Parts: sequence; structure tokens; C-alpha cells
Amino acid sequence: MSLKDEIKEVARNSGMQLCGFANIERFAESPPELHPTRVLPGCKTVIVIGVRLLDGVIQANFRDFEDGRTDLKGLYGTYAYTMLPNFQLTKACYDIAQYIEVHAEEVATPCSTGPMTNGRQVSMRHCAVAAGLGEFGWMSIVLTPEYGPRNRFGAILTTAEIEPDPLYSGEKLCHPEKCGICTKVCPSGALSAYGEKGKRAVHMEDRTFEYCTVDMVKCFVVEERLRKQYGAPEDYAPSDTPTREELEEAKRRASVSDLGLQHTPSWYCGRCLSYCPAGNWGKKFKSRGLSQGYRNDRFFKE
Ligand code: B12
Ligand code: SF4
Ligand code: SF4
Repeated sequence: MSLKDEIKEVARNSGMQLCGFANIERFAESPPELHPTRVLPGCKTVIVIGVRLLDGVIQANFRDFEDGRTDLKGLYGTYAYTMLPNFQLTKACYDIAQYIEVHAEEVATPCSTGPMTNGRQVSMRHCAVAAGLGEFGWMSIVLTPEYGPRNRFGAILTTAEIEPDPLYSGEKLCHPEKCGICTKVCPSGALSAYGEKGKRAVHMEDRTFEYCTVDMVKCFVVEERLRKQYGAPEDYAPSDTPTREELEEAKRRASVSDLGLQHTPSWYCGRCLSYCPAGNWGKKFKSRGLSQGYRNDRFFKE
């Protein structure tokens, strides 16, 4: 078995559904501060692993969005956001890095995977696209044919030179000119509408990928429940667009909970990710009666 196949097997055994390989040349357009060689000098390959999110947990989001069951939101926080996927990815990255160092005598650096796992070293979205796992959706995060945006990723940087997988070239997964659901369901208008405020373009090899402009502060205010209209007991942030100082103050004032390890009342929105039709949404949720559709979301606006 080749090293590549062995790594794929380690990934599978660690509970990963997705595993892809990118060569370092695909990071030519990366800003220097996020380039993999800034983390691991001599890095030749970026290995990206991915774990799907449970349909049974995404449907708990619909219970909140459509039925007002805000008490179920913690399931998303635990099983799809801050905790389980991140820790599972962290362990899988560690297993793969150990495997490479022990069996191939090369160096391997596992990266942080998200909340509670200490920072960010590379842009995971760009790594996932570079490794051929999918393409950017209009909402800016990565869609895979199997799960749409309902997956999270981890990356391992290595000095081992491993044959890259081709960039994703399957059926186009996102048609923002006729869909735009992510923009419509976002409670704070964090995602620009197609054709409005401009878009980002990313080039890899002969491909150009495009996605919207994301106002991360607006997203953060909803995700972290910093205003009454998103369920906070009081307006910690004075608006959806707080200044840096106001945001820091809002974070300080936001309530702390003993309900989950993350120590904040679970909220973490996730509407764009939950309602995106890519990855067989209709079959998984609508036809099973698990969602009435995005128009029934209490924040939906045409
Ligand atoms: C911090 C963070 C957030 C913050 C954003 C804060 C901020 N100011 O960026 C908040 C909390 C708002 C957030 C929200 C969400 N997040 Co988040 N987040 C992250 C995290 C940890 C870091 C992102 C970041 O700051 N990147 C640094 C910036 C500078 O990089 P960038 O914007 O990606 O890249 C820019 C440039 O640097 C450059 N670039 C960088 N590298 C490269 C490489 C190449 C080759 C090229 C060409 C260009 C290039 O291009 C970009 C344009 O300027 C990542 C994990 C990670 N390490 O990437 C997850 C991550 C992006 N989040 C994820 C998810 C799922 C979400 C949410 C859906 C969570 C939810 N609520 O359910 C929302 C989605 C919102 C949206 N529509 O985008 C997933 C996405 C998975 C996927 N399917 O793609 C990630 C990848 C975590 C993971 N481990 O899987 N997130
Ligand atoms: S997670 Fe929620 S607030 Fe953030 S971009 Fe998606 S829909 Fe908007
Ligand atoms: S909701 Fe529609 S426009 Fe947005 S990323 Fe998904 S497919 Fe693309």
C-alpha cells in the first residue's frame, strides 16, 4: 500500500468520511501569514480530513429555527460546532501526523480545527478546496457533493511529497444566481447577496472559485447571541455592527453558563449551513418531515 492509501486508512479508522491531498503549489495565492510553509518550513503536502455533521443534529437546528425549541440548540453546540467534531478532528489529525512520522520518517504538523482547540494557522476552507474535497459555496464555506456545507475539516501539514488529488470538478454544487438561500436566512445580513456588494475570487491551477463577502462581525453577534433579538437576556452589543471596543465589551458582559463545556449558552446560529440545499438537503430533511423549508425560519426575509 502507498503512504497515501495508508493515511486514508488511518483517517477512516479515526472516523473521517473525507480525506484529500493538496500539493503546496496550490497555495501560491495564499497570503504569506497563512501559508502552510509559515507553520512547517519545507511543507510539501497539505492533507485535509473531513467529518460529516449528523443529520439528527442539524434537524435539532430546525426545531429551534421553525418550532422555537431554543432549548435544543445545545445539541448543535455540542455535536456539530464547538465540541465533538473539533475534538474528533483534532484526534484524527494527531493520529495521521503520528503515523507519518513513525512510518515515513517525515515531519507532520497537525493544525488547530476550531473553537477550543487553540487558534488558527491556515485557512481550512482553502485547504479543503485545494485538496479536491469540494468547492466554495456562495456562503464562503466549502460544499462537498456528499454533505453540502454540513462537514468540518482538519489539516495536517507534512514534508512528505504525496501525489495530490485533482481539484473538485464534479457537478457544480452552488448556483447563487438562482439560490441565495444562505443570504436570505442570515438573521443579521452577514452574507452579501449575489450581484450586490461584490464577491471574492480565488484561483488555483486553472480554476477560479467565487464566494460572497462575509461580514464576520455580524455573524459573530448572532452566533454568540450578543443581542436580545437573537435570544440574549439583554443587548450586550448595541447593534449588529459593533465597533471593536463594543464587541470586546459585549463578549465580557455575555452570560456564562455551566450547561456545556464551552461555558456560553449554546447558540452558534448555523442557519446558512443548515438550510443550504447542496448535499441532498431535500432528501435528508424535507422529505423526512424534518424541516418545512427555509421560508418557515423565524428570521427569514425575502
Ligand atoms: C474564526 C472562524 C469563524 C469566525 C469568523 C471570524 C473571522 N473574523 O474570520 C465565526 C465565528 C464568525 C465563524 C463562523 C462560521 N464558521 Co467558522 N471558522 C473560523 C476559523 C476557526 C478561522 C477562520 C479564519 O479566521 N480564517 C482566517 C481568514 C483570514 O482566512 P480566510 O477568510 O479563510 O481566507 C482569506 C485570505 O486569508 C485568503 N487565503 C487564505 N488562505 C488562502 C489559501 C489560498 C490557496 C488562497 C488562494 C487564498 C487564501 O483568502 C481569503 C480572502 O481574503 C475556521 C477554521 C480555520 N482555521 O480556517 C472556521 C471555519 C471556517 N468555520 C466553519 C464553520 C462551519 C462556520 C459556521 C457555519 C459555523 C456555524 N455557525 O454553524 C459559520 C459560517 C459563517 C460563514 N457563512 O462564513 C468551518 C467551515 C467548514 C466548511 N464546510 O467549509 C471551518 C473551516 C472550521 C472547520 N474546522 O471546519 N467562523
Ligand atoms: S452562521 Fe448565521 S449569522 Fe453567521 S453567516 Fe450563517 S446565517 Fe449568518
Ligand atoms: S444556500 Fe444556495 S447560494 Fe448559498 S451556498 Fe448553498 S447552494 Fe450556494
